[in-house]
Amino acid sequence: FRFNFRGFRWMKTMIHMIKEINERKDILPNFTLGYQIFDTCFTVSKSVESALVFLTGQEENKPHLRNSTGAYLVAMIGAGGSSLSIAASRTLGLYYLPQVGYASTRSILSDKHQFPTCLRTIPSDKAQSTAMVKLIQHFGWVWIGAIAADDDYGKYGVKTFKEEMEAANLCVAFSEIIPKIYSKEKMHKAVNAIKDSTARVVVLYASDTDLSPFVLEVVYHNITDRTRRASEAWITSALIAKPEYFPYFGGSIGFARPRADIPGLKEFLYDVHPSKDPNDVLTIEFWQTAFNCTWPHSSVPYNVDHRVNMTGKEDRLYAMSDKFCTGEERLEDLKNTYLDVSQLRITNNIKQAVYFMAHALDTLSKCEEGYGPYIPGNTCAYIPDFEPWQLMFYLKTLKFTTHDGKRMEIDENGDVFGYYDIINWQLNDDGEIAFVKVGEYMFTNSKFELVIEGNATIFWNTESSELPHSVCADLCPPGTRKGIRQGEPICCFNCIPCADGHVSQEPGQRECEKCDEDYWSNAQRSECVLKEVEFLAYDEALGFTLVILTIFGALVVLAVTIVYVIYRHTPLVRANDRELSFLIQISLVITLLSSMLFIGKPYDWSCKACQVTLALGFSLCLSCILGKTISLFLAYRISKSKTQLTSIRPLYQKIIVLISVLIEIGLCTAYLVLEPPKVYKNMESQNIKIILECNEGSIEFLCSVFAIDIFLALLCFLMTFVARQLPDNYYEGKCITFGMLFFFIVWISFIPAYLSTKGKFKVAVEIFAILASSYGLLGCIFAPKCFIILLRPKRNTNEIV
Ligand code: TCR
Repeated sequence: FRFNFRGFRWMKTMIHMIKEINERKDILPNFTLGYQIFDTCFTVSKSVESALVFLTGQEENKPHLRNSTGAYLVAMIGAGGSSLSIAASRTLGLYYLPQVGYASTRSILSDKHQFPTCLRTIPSDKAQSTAMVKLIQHFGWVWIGAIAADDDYGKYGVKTFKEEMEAANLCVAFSEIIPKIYSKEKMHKAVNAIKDSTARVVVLYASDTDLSPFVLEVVYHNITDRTRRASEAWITSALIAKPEYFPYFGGSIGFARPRADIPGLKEFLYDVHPSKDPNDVLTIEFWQTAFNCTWPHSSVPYNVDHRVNMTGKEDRLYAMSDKFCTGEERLEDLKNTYLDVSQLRITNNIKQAVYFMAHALDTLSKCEEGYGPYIPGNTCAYIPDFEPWQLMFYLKTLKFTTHDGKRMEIDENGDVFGYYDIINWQLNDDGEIAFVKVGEYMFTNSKFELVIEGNATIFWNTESSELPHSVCADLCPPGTRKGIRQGEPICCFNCIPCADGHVSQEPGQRECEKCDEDYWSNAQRSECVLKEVEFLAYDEALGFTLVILTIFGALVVLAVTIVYVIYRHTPLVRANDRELSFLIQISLVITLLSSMLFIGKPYDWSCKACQVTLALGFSLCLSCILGKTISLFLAYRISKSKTQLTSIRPLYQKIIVLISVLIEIGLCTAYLVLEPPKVYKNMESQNIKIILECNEGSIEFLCSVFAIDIFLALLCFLMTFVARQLPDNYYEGKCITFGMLFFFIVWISFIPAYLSTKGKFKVAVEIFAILASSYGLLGCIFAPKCFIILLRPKRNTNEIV
């Protein structure tokens, strides 16, 4: 510690005030105040030391270490509870006086800076808390209540327990305190906490004496169906383990020090009688209380155990019983824990503590000069003249084997290794509570080992007699994740379903995981499933219908061709330029069949092929029609200029066709080479499906490819529209006008339809447009002619040409 200036000021103030008062004439005029200042260094030990110096008046604080009979007092066993041991140890530690505890479990006693000489034969509460948490985890509980006695053991025990719980990600539902001095309010608070909580498992950190009023309260409130997790201090206590409490406390499970047999102890316990030593007040008190009588000629008061008497009014602490003890009372008739040697657990700790001291003294006494442990000079210590620290030296490193073959050994903090029996309260055949050992807990080589011997043997006092289920919120099933509840412990949560495309496969997951690209969550959100691949397939109704329509169209075109071939000598066919007509028919077949390439699973090649064949088919078709139109147009111009009616030479028509088709081919090749269309997995538009579609590649190229077709169609339309006033029998012109109009209507309405559909319907719309326009052209151009050829052969004369 650094020098404390503030404390120095406080001290100076005190001195100043004392001086001031001494100088005043009105207060204490005839006396002078004095003072002695002790520096506590802000530590407990210094403060205790100061207090001793203050009390004894000895500046040099050397302990006396002799009792009234002159015997040498050099070590202490005990005290019992931690609060007591700590109080004693604060002073004993100053003189380095060894102290071996047998029931003091508070973890702070392991701190060798504060308690340098504290050793114990019982594991610290830290070990017990760890063990409790392990057990809680073993049974799958996560939501636990805690009740503590109002002393160091309870409060700090629950504190370490809470810390261990937190470290294991478990939650403490409530933590309440049993008052040491009965208070209705405080007791109710603790009992109500148990009653109102959803926690089915409650840890009770208290010694049996502190717990008993609470037990009565629990019985009074009739709280059953809770499992108690007992601390080591009460699980085997006869005070609590009464058959009448079994409905409430049966099935309790807790840790206990291993049971041991101590040979000869039973006989020694029976060998107790007040007459043996009239000065032994404790024995007299024992006798009086046990047999409810008063020992003659003794001043020892008769003691009513007031603690169990919870009426709240009874404060009759001491009273004389009117009956005198005869000395003939028989211990054998007594039903008392004193004589019960079946559960020697803490008792065994006491035995170990005594042996511990004895073994240490034994080794000390066997020291050989020159080989001793004390530096310098490897000197020895000798009984009876040795210092307490010299004994401590041996105690710290002592190891020995007990009579039943167990190793006794303490670690550098003075603690024994954690070993516990796991005890379960069951009812035996005699209707009494049996402490059944259901497992054990070991801490060796910094490894914990929890062994439960066959779960089936554990008795649970739940309604169903099955393992209680103590959770705040049930584990979230797969498909959901934990969602925190604001301001509540982590064990209380809501289960929130995973979002689309996210899954949680195991129960109790904190987060949902995102599915991989090609996967999507199933309906339960418990698994990622492959996304459905969507495209317009041949074998589905829509695809199939379209194929049928396509093939039908192609067959119709074929039929027209056959008709044309058969009637090739008739005037109508001849006048109509057979080659061009034939080319138109071929091109119609091409466009119709190109729609087949749109159907089925798209591949890179089919994506390329379908656009290009469609464009080429249309350009061939439209350029042929243009060829025809031009001759019509010229005919019209000639008729306007009143010259002779002639048609242009067929060669020019073919050149026009050739040029426009070549341009188209050129563009298509550039398109395919530079930025060809490709298959594209569309995942954005719909989450659960992958839509396989063709990506256009370059939209500019695609547009220009089809722009040529449009341009050709426009030319045809304009020419025939202008030439529509030709004489009646040039009705071919009108047919083409209609055909083109139909063509425009189809493709114009195609655009909004195409843009507003998704997935395979987009493709279907496109095919519909192709089919409609092809059928339209077929109908407008060839149907009237076939009608005349087949059904009105009489009109098939030169005149109509
Ligand atoms: N440690 C407690 C007191 C105690 C006790 C007991 C009292 C323990 N085990 C058994 C009576 C019976 C464990 C303490 O205060 O440290």
